[in-house]
This record gives sequence, C-alpha cells and structure tokens, in this order.
Amino acid sequence: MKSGFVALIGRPNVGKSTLMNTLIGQKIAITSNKPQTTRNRIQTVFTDERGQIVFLDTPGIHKAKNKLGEYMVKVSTRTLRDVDMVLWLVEPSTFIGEGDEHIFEILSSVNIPVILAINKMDSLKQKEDMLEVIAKYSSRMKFAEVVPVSALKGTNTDKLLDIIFKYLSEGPMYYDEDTVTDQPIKQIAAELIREKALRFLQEEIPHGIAVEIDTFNYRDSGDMVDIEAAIVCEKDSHKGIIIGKGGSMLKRIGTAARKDIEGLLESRVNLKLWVKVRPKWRDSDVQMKNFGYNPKDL
Ligand SMILES: Nc1nc2c(ncn2[C@@H]2O[C@H](COP(=O)(O)OP(=O)(O)O)[C@@H](O)[C@H]2O)c(=O)[nH]1
Ligand SMILES: [Mg+2]
Repeated sequence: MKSGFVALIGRPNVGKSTLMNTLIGQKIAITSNKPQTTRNRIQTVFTDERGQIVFLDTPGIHKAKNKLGEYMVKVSTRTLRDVDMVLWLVEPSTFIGEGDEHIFEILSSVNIPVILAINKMDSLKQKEDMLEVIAKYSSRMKFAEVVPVSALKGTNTDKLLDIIFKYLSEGPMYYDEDTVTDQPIKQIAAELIREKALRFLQEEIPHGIAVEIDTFNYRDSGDMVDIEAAIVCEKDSHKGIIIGKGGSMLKRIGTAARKDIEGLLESRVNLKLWVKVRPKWRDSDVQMKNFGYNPKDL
C-alpha cells in the first residue's frame, strides 16, 4: 500500500477547498467566491485499494493585513515542512502575478515532488490557451507533472488521484479506512454557518466574521440536535447588516446552514443563531485563540 501527506497550496480563491472536497467525494472544507475563506489547516483522508492520501487544505498564501492574516499565511507555509508532496493550484492564465511569484520562491527550496494542477479548465474555451498556460509555468520550474483539472465539474480529478499515487511511496495507513477528516464535527458545523455568512454578505464584512458554537446537544430521543451559535463580527454596523431587516439576513443564513448541518449530522437540527460584536478581534491574540486560530498550535 502507498500512503503520504499532500499539501494543497495556491493563491486564495483558486479552488483548493473545492478540489479537496471533489477528490475525497465529500464536502468537508467550506468554499466561497471570497478570498481567504479557509483559515485553518484542514486534513482529509482518501483511502482505496491503492492506499491512502492525506490531503492538507491550507489558507491561500497572500499579503497579511492583520494577525489573523499572518496566522493564515504561516499555516500555509508551515504545512510544506511536513508533507510528502505538493499540489499547487493555479488559474488557467498565462499572467503570473505577485502571489504566484511568491509561491515559485517558496517552492524553490522544497525537495519533494510538486504537481501543478491548472484548475478551472471549464472556464477556458480554447484548448490552445491551456497549452500556453502549461508552457508558461513549466518554463519556470520542474514539475513532477502538470495537469489541467476542473474541481467544480470533476474533470480529470480521477487522473489527478492516479498521478498522486504514482509519486507516493509505500507506507502505513495513518487513519482507518472510514476516516474522512480530522475536523471535529462541531467545528465543521461552525464552518458551515460561516460559509453561509460569507456567501450571503457583501464584501468586507465576511472577513471579520467568526462563529462560536455555544451549545451542541443530541436530544435523548435521538432525532434532534440543538445547536446555539454566535456569529461574531467586528462592528455594530456589521451586526445590523448580519441581522438584516426584521432579522431577514440572519434567518437566511440560519436556514441554509441548518440544511447543510442536517446533512452532515444525518439528523434534524434546531439551530439558534445570535450576533455578537468583538471589536478588532482579528488583531487580538486572546480572541483569535478563543476562535481556534492559535499560532502556538502551528
Ligand atoms: N469555474 C470554476 N470555478 C471553480 C472551480 N473550482 C473552484 N471554483 C470556484 O472558485 C471559488 C473559490 O473556490 P474555493 O475552493 O473556496 O477556493 P480556495 O480559496 O482556493 O479554497 C468558488 O466560487 C468555487 O466555486 C472550477 O473548477 N471551475
Ligand atoms: Mg479554501
């Protein structure tokens, strides 16, 4: 059996979390069209007769604007120290921006295979354009393989799994075959709530949001889980927007999150949401730790 740890890296919003979910066939990491959706390292496990791949989804590598941002970049770069392979995701464009230049720099000092996945191939009309993108990146460094994929449509993702197994060595099973993630279920539930807030809210508000689960109780009857959670934001004005007119926004977030959490828990869910203000929590060590973003854990 083959096994190993594979880090997914790339700029925010290239589709790392979407690809990881597609590869393991289950939604564990939340995704959105807002950059910096993923904040922590999320580990998921793929097991079949060939062996086991442990994927590490990371926050995107970007220019940090606050302590939370610094923490996120550190998560991404530290992850590279403990893995057997890197899966670098880029967009199908021949323009290589500052963010990807920075990743070239980071990768120049790693001695493990790097697979380049050019994601969002569904967004390209011309096949020739993809060949140009491949040529552009390949001229810059030696990749183990370069493969165009669509995380959203599932194109070439089986091929990508084949390629990953090809470059892994024989090794032990790190998790039993039923394990899909190291994330506690309570944390996935909190993330699903944050995902809905990210999706429904405009622009700068989502970045200052965290979700705290206050209650998580399975009823004795076994057919209902009671969850109370707080959406934490940085300003009173944001609180008003999150609640919405007559509570409409909070209701929308709650309804969508409840449906997803019911799917996750395979049970009915009674979800109560609150909104709390914690000014500048993204620059507070104590608050960050409170929400599970602890630099000491890295
Ligand atoms: N068209 C297209 N969009 C994609 C694809 N993969 C991801 N996306 C979208 O890109 C956005 C960012 O995805 P996400 O996985 O959160 O990116 P991350 O920040 O790198 O983890 C979301 O809106 C996804 O739906 C793809 O293969 N094709
Ligand atoms: Mg992500």
